[in-house]
Amino acid sequence: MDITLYHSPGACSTASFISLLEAGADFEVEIVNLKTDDHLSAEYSALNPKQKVPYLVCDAKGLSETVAIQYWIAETYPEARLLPADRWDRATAISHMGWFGSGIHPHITRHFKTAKFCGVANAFPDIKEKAKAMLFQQLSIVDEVLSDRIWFFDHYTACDSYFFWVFDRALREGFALENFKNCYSHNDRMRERASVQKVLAHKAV
Ligand SMILES: N[C@@H](CCC(=O)N[C@@H](CS)C(=O)NCC(=O)O)C(=O)O
Repeated sequence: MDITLYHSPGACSTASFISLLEAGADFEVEIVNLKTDDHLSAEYSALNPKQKVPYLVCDAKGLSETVAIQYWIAETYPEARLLPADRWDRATAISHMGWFGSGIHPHITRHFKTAKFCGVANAFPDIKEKAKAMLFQQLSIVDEVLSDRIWFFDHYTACDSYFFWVFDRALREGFALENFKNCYSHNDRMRERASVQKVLAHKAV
């Protein structure tokens, strides 16, 4: 298999990068630097018209959306057990990842890219405050899910890769998240993993 992950350091493609390493996949990383608008280039837009990362190409076929990429990695490398074996738990893992992608990540985006969502500058503080309140409400639920647990399931899964990025991005946004103690502990445990250390050390070109 010829696999390439299109990734921007610090972006949500971090979660796919971590899972590919956890799976022991042989893959290339192509940097699409969002800070220099590489994702808007004609070349990248032709590849992925959504103009987003992550994007995964395997043997000339392309896949977008973190949930689908995580699912594909888990199915392609079953020995890595990146999804739980039990059918209900497997569906719950997809539910968690759908939640991270559509129920949590967008609040962070609205907070740091407010001008993309609203043209009325004096409304920005209100939008940011509401985005923060919605983010905190969702994180309190994750904190409950993670109580007395090391990982989201009884072993490491793709949910852990994905939530690492979500919580870490919220930390980098400068939110005071110390009340989410279980999320914090999860972040600490994730930082001990070789996969996470390798991704965090991977520099933009
Ligand atoms: N629904 C997509 C969201 C992907 C996404 O929003 N990626 C961001 C980086 S975290 C991006 O590429 N943003 C480019 C932009 O629109 O500025 C997924 O879950 O993969």
